[in-house]
Amino acid sequence: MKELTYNQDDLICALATGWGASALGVIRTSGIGAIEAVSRIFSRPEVLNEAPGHTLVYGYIIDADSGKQIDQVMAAVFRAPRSYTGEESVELSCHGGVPGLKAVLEALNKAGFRDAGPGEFTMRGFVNGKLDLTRAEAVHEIVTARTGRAHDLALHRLSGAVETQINLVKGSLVRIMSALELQLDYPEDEVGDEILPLPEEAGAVRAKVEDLIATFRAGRLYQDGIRIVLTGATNAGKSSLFNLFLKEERSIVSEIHGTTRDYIESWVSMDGIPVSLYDTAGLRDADNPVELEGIRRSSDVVSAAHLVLYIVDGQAGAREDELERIKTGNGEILYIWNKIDLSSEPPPEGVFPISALTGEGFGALEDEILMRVRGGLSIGELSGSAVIDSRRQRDLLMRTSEALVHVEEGLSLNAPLDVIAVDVREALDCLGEITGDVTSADILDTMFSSFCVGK
Ligand SMILES: Nc1nc2c(ncn2[C@@H]2O[C@H](COP(=O)(O)OP(=O)(O)OP(=O)(O)O)[C@@H](O)[C@H]2O)c(=O)[nH]1
Ligand SMILES: [Mg+2]
Repeated sequence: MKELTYNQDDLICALATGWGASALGVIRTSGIGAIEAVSRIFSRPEVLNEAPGHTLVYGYIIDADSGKQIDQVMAAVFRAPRSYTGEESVELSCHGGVPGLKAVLEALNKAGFRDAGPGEFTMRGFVNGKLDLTRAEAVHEIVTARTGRAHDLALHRLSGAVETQINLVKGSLVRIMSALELQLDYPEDEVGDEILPLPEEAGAVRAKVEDLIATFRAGRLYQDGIRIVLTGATNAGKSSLFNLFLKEERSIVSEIHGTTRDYIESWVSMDGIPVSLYDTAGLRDADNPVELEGIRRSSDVVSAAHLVLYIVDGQAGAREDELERIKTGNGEILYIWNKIDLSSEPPPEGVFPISALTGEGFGALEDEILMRVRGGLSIGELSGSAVIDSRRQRDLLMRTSEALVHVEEGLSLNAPLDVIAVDVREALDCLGEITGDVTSADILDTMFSSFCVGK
């Protein structure tokens, strides 16, 4: 295995909380000798050095040269291996505020700590066997979750939901592998054919792998979210509907055609799915160059949408070209008939009736949107099960599944056992890479470098 870029022997430190004014700022340190090194800049060095693990010590961080007090802190002491990194560690709860935190970090640098790289604390935890890679990735996913549901799913992964599923699959494969090996080692009469695994056994394992792959879409939906764009003719009520989604008067609404000249983005949680919502410039034959540019930019946003809501002014009625669009239909566009409080005309077939002014039909519209973006996924099915959110894990599961197709074929066609064993080994290696049993330094470097510093 290649050397990791991060030197594991160094003492490291980093701010684990955000930079800015806050009541507390937590600085993490880790490494062999971390407690002693912190004690060199601590007002009560003996107390800190003798503190048992999982205790708090109150004191001041002091400038080693001048003896000047830098900040009043609570030092949380962790002794190896009972810490996040598995190493000796001190976590300093300082006062929040940029100058003070910078001064404490400088004092730590002078005491022998170097600044930690992105994800370095979690990487040490992984290297020291505190958590597997699926849990390490979950740490990142928890911190970057934008809605409660995304957070819950990531927390479930942190508690080992994915690891458990992978280990179950691995267990079944190991059984298949040992049966093959037994047959290879004692080929003649000693073991009968009946111990050979059946193609159906490999098929059952592959089905489990496929189930996990299928959860990836849900994982991404809740972590990345989707883009929904409102479009339609001027004055149709796009901005009114946009504001209704956000529950605030964010976009200007007026009876003047062409009020919105540019696109406006905001985000909203729809039943736990982070949605980037766009209000855009109304579509009409404009001659004003600024408005034309707004319409052009808005159409770019429309092309990048996961779902387009096309709003028709129900009071004015649908224009010819709109009726044509509605008739041709398109799965990614949801047509909405707005201003039903004024309109006497019923909407054309398949067009959703609402009033952005009174809110009538809005609940049903939200349900329709959720049904479309979730597709076949049901929330009931998702809760409690392991959901894959990492592209890395998904790609490895796909490789596992491909290898298992070969195993199944090999077993049903009575292929040479050593050939089948190679495919089983490939599947096992992929699974091992997911949890981190088999991992190259390059993969670790790439994975942890997407983390932020202090994790
Ligand atoms: N009665 C009624 N009026 C509405 C409804 N929705 C919007 N309006 C009114 O229609 C006018 C245009 O609404 P906007 O939300 O500004 O329309 P828009 O599509 O954003 O228009 P542009 O930005 O010009 O493209 C405003 O006077 C709104 O108050 C509705 O459901 N019922
Ligand atoms: Mg508008």
